[in-house]
Amino acid sequence: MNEVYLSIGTNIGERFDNLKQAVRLLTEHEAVDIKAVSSVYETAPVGFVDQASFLNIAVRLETTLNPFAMLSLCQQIEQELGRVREFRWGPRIIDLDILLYNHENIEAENLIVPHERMYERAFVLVPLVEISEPTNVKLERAHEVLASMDRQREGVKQWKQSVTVEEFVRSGN
Ligand code: A4P
Ligand code: MG
Repeated sequence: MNEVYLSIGTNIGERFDNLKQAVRLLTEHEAVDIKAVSSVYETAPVGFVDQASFLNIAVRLETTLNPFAMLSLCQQIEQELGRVREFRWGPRIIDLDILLYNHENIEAENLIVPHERMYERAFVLVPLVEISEPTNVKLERAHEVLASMDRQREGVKQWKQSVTVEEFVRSGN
């Protein structure tokens, strides 16, 4: 079984609902078993700063899918949620990124793991470290980098406390 960490973010529409739907679609896939969902964090936009704040979570899951099939599933879920609000052009309402796939290093044209920018970003590291299992060596660096970051200054605030996967998918807004 392969251990995968995902980062999921949204800053358009019903943000919490977008996260819930993404997690629900993951749980519905027969080859995916979600082990943990982090707290929800409200985070200041990084990169293009002139946009609404994000909600971000991290997810830990086990899967028999290979990394490329996992990427396809993430993109399928992005499309499915995008299609619900097809009238809306511009930025996507949901972004699913693969942070880690076991302890593998992947450098393909369409997939880079560990995610290229994960160690620079508090909005990725704070939820990731919250649900991390100590078994993955790639997480040691995440812990180290995060220890030297000021969460307040990085604009990462807990927005909703973590619950079980079932409660997360069912919970109200
Ligand atoms: N790709 C390569 N490696 C991966 C990977 N490990 N996981 C490729 C997923 N995809 C990967 O992604 C573009 C291409 O990356 C894909 O075709 C895939 O083959 P995308 O999601 O379509 O486009 P994007 O969103 O512009 O790129 P990316 O890399 O997801 O954007 P970023 O850099 O993650 O930035 N601020 C806050 N506070 N919270 C956020 O969540 N997110 C972004 C998105 C910017 N600022 C943010 C947040
Ligand atoms: Mg992405």
